[in-house]
Amino acid sequence: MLLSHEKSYKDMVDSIVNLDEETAIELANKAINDKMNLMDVVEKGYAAGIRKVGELWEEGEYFLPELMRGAQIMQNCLDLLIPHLQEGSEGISRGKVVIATIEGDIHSIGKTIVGTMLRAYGFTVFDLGADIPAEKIVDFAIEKEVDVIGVSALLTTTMFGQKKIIEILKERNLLNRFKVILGGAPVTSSWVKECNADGFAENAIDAVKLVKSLLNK
Ligand code: B12
Repeated sequence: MLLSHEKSYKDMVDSIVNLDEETAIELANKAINDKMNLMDVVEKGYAAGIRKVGELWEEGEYFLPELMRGAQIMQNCLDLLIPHLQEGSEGISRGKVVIATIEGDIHSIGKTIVGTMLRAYGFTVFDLGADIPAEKIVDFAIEKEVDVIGVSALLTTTMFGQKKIIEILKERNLLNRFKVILGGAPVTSSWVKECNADGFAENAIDAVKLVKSLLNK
């Protein structure tokens, strides 16, 4: 059983790397029907696939249109999988989280997965989307009285926007009011320390653990 799952994950990775949308969609539908663990499907299958596409792009094997196509196929698969991940998430909220990708950065896939996963674990999640100014994220957090602010950045140039969130909170004397968590491929624990944020997570499963522990849930 487990071995066959490993084969499915590999097929999903390959479908993204080969930009084979038909197979990618077929495998996503099959995973839903077979009641596979869909978070593993997302992380070990499709997310691993798009990261591999990124590596090929970095190596000069793939060009930007291929990267964009891979991301589009991944997004289409997520659109199929996400409603099933959210099933059963109704009920009492464990806390409120606002999540966004910072201004200047359009990478949205990882942020969406984290938001979806938190929702699936009973948190109320407001996903503001990508390319969102720091001020807007903070204003929203205040308005909705959230517990956690999650900020994604995939570019080394946009990471500074994550720090800006903390600076705005400091200026407004609100640092103790929210927990701020960071994420995205370039984010490290030393960056989190430098920003004075409350934590970071390398994937959506760890993001849930992090939020749970920060809110003592
Ligand atoms: C897909 C992709 C794109 C897609 C994005 C589509 C979309 N709608 O998101 C497209 C093609 C549009 C794109 C564009 C660009 N990209 Co791009 N892209 C990628 C790629 C290959 C994968 C990103 C991804 O989706 N990964 C899969 C998800 C699941 O993983 P993830 O994002 O890391 O998220 C996980 C964790 O980080 C964490 N997490 C994420 N967010 C958060 C938030 C919180 C709060 C928490 C707790 C956790 C968390 O959990 C997530 C789930 O596991 C990366 C390579 C890479 N290795 O990251 C390059 C990469 C990020 N891109 C890069 C670049 C340079 C660009 C462009 C500038 C290219 C160009 N010349 O135009 C533009 C950027 C435009 C802009 N202004 O933003 C570089 C960045 C280099 C750098 N160091 O700054 C990378 C690293 C590629 C590379 N190796 O050079 N890209």
